[in-house]
Amino acid sequence: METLLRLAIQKSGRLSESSVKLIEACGIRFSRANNTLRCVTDNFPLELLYLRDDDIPGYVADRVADVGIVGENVVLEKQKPVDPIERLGFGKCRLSVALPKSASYNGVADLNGLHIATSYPNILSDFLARHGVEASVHEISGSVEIAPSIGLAEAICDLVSSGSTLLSNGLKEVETVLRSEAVLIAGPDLPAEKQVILDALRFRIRSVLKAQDFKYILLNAPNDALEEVIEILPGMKSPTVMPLADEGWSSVHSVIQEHQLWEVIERLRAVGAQGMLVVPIEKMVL
Ligand code: PRT
Ligand code: ZN
Repeated sequence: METLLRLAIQKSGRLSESSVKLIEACGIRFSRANNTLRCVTDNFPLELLYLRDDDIPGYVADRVADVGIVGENVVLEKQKPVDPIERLGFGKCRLSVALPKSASYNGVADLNGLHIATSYPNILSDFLARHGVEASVHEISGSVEIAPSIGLAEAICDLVSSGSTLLSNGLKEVETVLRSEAVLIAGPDLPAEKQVILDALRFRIRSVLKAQDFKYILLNAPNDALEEVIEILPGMKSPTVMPLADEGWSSVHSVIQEHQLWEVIERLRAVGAQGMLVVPIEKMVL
């Protein structure tokens, strides 16, 4: 029987869609028949398991799955023997302490003596201990944000992304305990034949993630501005330059980082570049 790498992903929730998209962007095809909990991919030796995110670190540690995609927040909270081996760039959020808007706050020492409600007791207790704060941690499993208004706790520690949940519950963020994103985790001692598959998968994941940071740029430049244009374009190597049918003009192609895009475009325009096209890159293999 063919060896398959078992990858656990979230069944339904905030990480599900991005996890599936990442696997598809790696060129791996699969179709999940109506909500089954496992499915085998067509063109890569991978089997997908659909699980609750909280269960993923445990299943990977117990070798029910070989690897998993889950938030760092869950990995740290569960304290299972798994290794985060790739940061995936989605599911970004922070775990923060929040207080009622009216509470005064001058620093972490003000948390002393408070009751803090959270679904992340391990991460929070560790944070409090590191800061020498003595507070009592109340573990609750959901709707943490309503704890202060129902008198269950004076503070909360919960995940925040836009901040609108805190705002609409009359709370303010006062400390960031952890910054988190989705990660690929692997269990201990993967058998060699699975390791080979994992290496191939990681190579594809990195090519996809890398490509997301870059754009391909094409432009036309008068030949007397070529030197300046080439200087401006950071590129991975030197840009490709091709003569245009129009005499005195060249076409220049290069790769630039997304965060430099507009600054570079403005400088190129200033030296006479025209007809610029910026296109996404699907995969980048270095
Ligand atoms: O059913 P299952 O157990 O699998 O899912 P779940 O309900 O436990 O998790 P889910 O799908 O809500 O979140 C999965 C993962 O997404 C989390 O473990 C984080 O790693 C990541 N993530 C990113 C978030 C958020 N952003 C987020 N904003 N997880 C939860 N939230 C919640 C937060 O708890 C709060 O209730 O969204 C609310 C705050 O959002 P804002 O935008 O109002 O600040
Ligand atoms: Zn969960």
